[in-house]
Amino acid sequence: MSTNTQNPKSLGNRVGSVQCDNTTLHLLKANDYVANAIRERLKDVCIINVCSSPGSGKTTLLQEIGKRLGKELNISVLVGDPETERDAVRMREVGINALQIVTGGMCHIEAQMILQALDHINLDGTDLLFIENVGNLLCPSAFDLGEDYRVTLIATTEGDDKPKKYPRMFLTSELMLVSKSDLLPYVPFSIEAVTKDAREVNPNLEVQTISTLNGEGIDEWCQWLKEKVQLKKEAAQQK
Ligand SMILES: Nc1nc2c(ncn2[C@@H]2O[C@H](COP(=O)(O)OP(=O)(O)OP(=O)(O)O)[C@@H](O)[C@H]2O)c(=O)[nH]1
Ligand SMILES: [Mg+2]
Repeated sequence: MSTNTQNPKSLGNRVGSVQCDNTTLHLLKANDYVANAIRERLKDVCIINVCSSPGSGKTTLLQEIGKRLGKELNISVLVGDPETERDAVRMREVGINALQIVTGGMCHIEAQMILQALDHINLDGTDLLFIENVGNLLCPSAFDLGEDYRVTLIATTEGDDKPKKYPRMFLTSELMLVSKSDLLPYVPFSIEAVTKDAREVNPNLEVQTISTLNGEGIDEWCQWLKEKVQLKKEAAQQK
């Protein structure tokens, strides 16, 4: 028995497979089936799956993006937490259309949770749908949620050794956001070291540095988001 983690950019290989004597079982095939149904249903919505350890600044960042881009783009958020609706409340406080997925203790969001949530949130006119995943660098990496892009935050307070310890999260992400850069003068964290390790895991990984507190890098990420929304709309028109 072995676990296949090759070819990270192929969605089918985002999840493990079990090879026995006469057969290969894709362990999360049902999840991938649902993820594709989500993609089909939200053809012209750009979907971003935002992942990180607990507390790296996902909700604070999405609140800021809502404030900055809310007039240009119609933004919605599905946010997962094991308990409480606090993050959805925080999003709504700044005017973002948001729905909480309480996973009841589960450490990740699965595609079927997103599909069910779509019946409880109005996404008419939504250009950009964020999925804020449960804070966890391990399990969320295995579950395709129908997203177009996976963005992983790593805060300067977490230590710069995480990409090699939790490689699949970085292997399956398109962008790594180094968050809380305002704290760099106070913590032992090297942007060069974390970038080197992350790119050894995934040579195609884009890297941006941000701070929601002092605003560093937020304009750049807004630009990145606007480009991705535009690309999605163009792709949808060609279909
Ligand atoms: N110094 C600093 N603190 C930040 C920054 N962004 C967020 N924080 C703080 O970090 C803490 C966690 O922020 P959240 O946005 O709740 O983090 P999260 O990733 O959504 O947390 P979970 O949803 O629980 O995984 C809060 O106290 C924020 O005020 C930042 O750019 N700099
Ligand atoms: Mg949060």
